[in-house]
Amino acid sequence: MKVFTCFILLYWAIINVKGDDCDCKLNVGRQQSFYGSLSQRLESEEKLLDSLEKRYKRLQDENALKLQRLSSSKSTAEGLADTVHKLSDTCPEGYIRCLESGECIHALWGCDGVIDCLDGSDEDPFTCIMPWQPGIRSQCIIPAGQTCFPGGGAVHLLGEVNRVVGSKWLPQIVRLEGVLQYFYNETGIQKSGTMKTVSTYFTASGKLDLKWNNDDYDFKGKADVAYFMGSSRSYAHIYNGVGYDNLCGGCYFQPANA
Ligand SMILES: [Ca+2]
Repeated sequence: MKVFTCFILLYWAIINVKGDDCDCKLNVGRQQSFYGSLSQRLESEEKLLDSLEKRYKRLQDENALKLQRLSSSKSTAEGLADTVHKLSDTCPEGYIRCLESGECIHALWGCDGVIDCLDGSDEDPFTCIMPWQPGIRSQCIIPAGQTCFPGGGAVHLLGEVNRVVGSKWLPQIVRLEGVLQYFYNETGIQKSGTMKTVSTYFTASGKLDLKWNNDDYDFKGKADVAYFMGSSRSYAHIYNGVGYDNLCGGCYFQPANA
């Protein structure tokens, strides 16, 4: 009887031990599946973050491109506005147009140190650049058909500014003194000479009144100096004689440092 009881107790003990083993394995399995799903979720979150980051970068690139386009459109619009202003310039003779506000003011009010344009452009340092200085040279060719010099052929002019005279009371105007050499061909003979030049330059409008003379010639000229001197050409109308009635020729000129 004692042996039988011991046998039953031993059997019960073995069953209990087996039961404990099964519970532990189940727990470990549950834990593994919990960490597995957590890792999957983390992975999917990571992928989501990656795709969001890519979208953000793409949007950032697209916006940078749009900004670049806007900026180029803005400069194009500014250039067009500038051209339209120049083309539709209906200011009376001797007046200049304010760049943005568009009203006309007298040319002498430009670059005189007092703001007259609503947009202040008449005193803008960019408007009031003084392009002339001693040593500045410019050249131009009056095309054939001119009546300023004998022969009617093309004439090569080469000018140089020797002196720039400013005035304390009229800072918007300067006097330019210099020399002008001319070369032309008359019935197969090369001829040349030198004239004295005195010009008045209106800083704000870029207008240039020219006077060239020597013992043989007496010319007057009116020129508009291009806004960006050196990058574009300016044009001078040349008149023979005392007044401005006898237009004898004209030429494009491009000032440059000597
Ligand atoms: Ca002014």
